[in-house]
Formats: sequence, structure tokens, C-alpha cells
Amino acid sequence: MRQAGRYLPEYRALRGQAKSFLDFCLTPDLAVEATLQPIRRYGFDAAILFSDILVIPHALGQKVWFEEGRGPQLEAIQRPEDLARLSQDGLHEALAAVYETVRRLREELPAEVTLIGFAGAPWTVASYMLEGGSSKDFAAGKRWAYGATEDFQRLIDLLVEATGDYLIAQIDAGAEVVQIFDSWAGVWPEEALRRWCLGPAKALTARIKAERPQVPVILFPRGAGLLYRDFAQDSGADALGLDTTLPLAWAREELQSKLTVQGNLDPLRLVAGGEGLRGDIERILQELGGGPFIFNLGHGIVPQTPLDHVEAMLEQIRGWTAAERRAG
Ligand code: 1CP
Repeated sequence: MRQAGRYLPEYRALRGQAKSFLDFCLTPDLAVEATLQPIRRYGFDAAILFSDILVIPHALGQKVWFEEGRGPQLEAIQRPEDLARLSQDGLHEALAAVYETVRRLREELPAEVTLIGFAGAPWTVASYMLEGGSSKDFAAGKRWAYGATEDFQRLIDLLVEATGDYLIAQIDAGAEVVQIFDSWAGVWPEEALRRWCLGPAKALTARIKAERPQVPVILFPRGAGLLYRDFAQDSGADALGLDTTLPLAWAREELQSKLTVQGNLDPLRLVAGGEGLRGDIERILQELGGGPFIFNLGHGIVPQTPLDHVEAMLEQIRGWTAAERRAG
């Protein structure tokens, strides 16, 4: 999940040096530093590339900008004819700065820290492209999917291809694991979720497995609920990121028996701290710590997170892991 960001004072200082958030993501000096900050401070086992999922629409020629307090904004795609203006021709050129960031990170990170590359999943990225930003009801995306299905399919197919090219290039630059974020998978009925989220996830995973078989793939189909089981069975991924709502015992039995799971502490629990936080961490470790598991938040860290709560969390996890190791 997101591990850099405004909860870190050193991030806020760095952010002030960039003209815009997109510029921040596409300036290797700044993006390398933002990636390294949480690693230096906390010594996490893995670093996630500092970038954003919306560099893909930018690289396809759509106008993207970030407004303080309003989140991402895009010049929305309103008509099927607008799709013709998207072009993959300049993709790698527009993203060259990201590849440079990955290359430098692999040089600068300690060898034992895994570097995770990432991209947004086709549906989640498409939702921003069609809505022109964040959404509460995803009405534009659903209007396309239900009413202009062939055009919507064309957009998803384009994103599968562009995202595959992008992830392979990140791998070639030094990313050792890739994670695909489908943050808005949970808004669909069953069949639509299979078509617009599971299908593209399978296609992307298959391509990475065919072309770069050594690289583990983590999927994050947030909100997929019972359909997480289909992702475990059919996606071909090595690991699933669990959102905060997924019941732990169910995840252990239905998912962890098949692949690695990652998650799923509620980021707001980390803000609140105290005994409630300790209890949630303990439950997650008890339920999932005995199998293939990556401790993580169930969604990105939020700006209000107190630094000492992050420290307390790490101390508890590291203490538990050491005790497990001793118990053998
Ligand atoms: O450690 C890191 O921060 C890694 C880099 C990273 C990642 C993996 C960022 C930086 N964004 C993301 C992924 C991302 N971006 C997702 C998928 C994961 C998730 O659901 O959190 C999504 C949906 C976005 C889109 C986006 N960009 C949002 C969410 C808007 C919404 O609709 O809710 C926001 C707030 C951004 C801006 C952004 N991207 C990243 C950061 C640190 C920020 C905040 C800007 C800032 O604090 O200066």
C-alpha cells in the first residue's frame, strides 16, 4: 500500500520542492528520495516505488493534474470518439523518468530490501479517466460498461496492453515484485467484476508470467469480497492484498491455502493507536502469521497517522516474528 506521504515531515518538505504532484512523480531525484524516506526511517522489508497510478492516462495523452485537497483531476473522456485520441506511441518516453527512478532505487536500496513496482488495474485507472477524478458512485464508468460495452472493452484492452508494457519496463529497470491496484473492484456486481477486474488481472498476470517468469505478482482487488476466492483460484497471481473488511479466518482458509496474502490492518486503526491497535495487530498475526504472509495495511496510510503509532506497530510485529522464529 502507500507507505510514503504526508504523515512524514520529510515528505512534506520534499513535496514543497516540486511544481506539481505529477512533476514530483516524474522527477527521479525527488521520487527516489520519497521512496527511500520511509525505508530510512522505519527499515521496512520492501520499498514501493513512489509514483501514482495516474501516470498511465498522462502517458496516453490525457490531461492529468492534482489539486490540493481535491485529489486527482483529469480532462474526462466523454465520448467514444475521444478514445481515438489516446495513443500508446509515446508511452515509454513519457514514463522514462519512472524507469530511471526504479534503476536508481535498485542501486541505492540495501540488497535485502525488495523493490516493488506497481500500476493501477485497468478498471480502476479507467474509472478516473471516465469520471475525470474520484467518484462516489462510478456512474460514468458504469454507464460506459453497461451502455457502450464495446467501447468500454476497447478502453480496458488498451489499458491491459499499456499497463503490461509499463510493468515489464519497470521489471527490466529493477523492480523485483509488481503490485496491481484495483482499488475500485468492489463497486461491481459479480459478472461485471469477473469481466472488468478478474479478466484483465488474469491477462496482465499471464503476460508477466510469460515474459518475466521470475517476478512475483501481487493483486489488490479491493472490495471483491467473496470473489477474492476467484482471484486466488484463477488469476495466476502469487499473492493477494487483502482489504480491511476481509474476515481473517475466511482469508486463511480460502486464500492463504492457495497463495501468499498481504494485509490488512485498517489505516484508521493505526491513526487511533492504543490497545485497539495492539489487539487488531495481534489478531492479524495470529490468524495469518502462520502461513505465507506479508504484514501490511488494508489500504494506503493516511496523512494524520502519528509517527509513534507506526513505530509501535513495527515493534509489535518484529517482536512477534522473533518469538515465532524462536518457537521454531
Ligand atoms: O509509498 C507510496 O506512496 C507509493 C506510491 C503511491 C501508490 C502505490 C502513490 C503516491 N499512489 C499510489 C497508488 C494509488 N493512487 C492508488 C491505488 C492504491 C490505493 O487505493 O491507495 C490510487 C487509487 C491512486 C489515485 C490517487 N492518487 C489518490 C486516491 C484518490 C481517490 O480517489 O481516493 C490520491 C490521493 C493520489 C495522490 C497521491 N498518490 C501518492 C500519494 C502519496 C498521494 C497523496 C499526495 C500527497 O500526499 O502529496
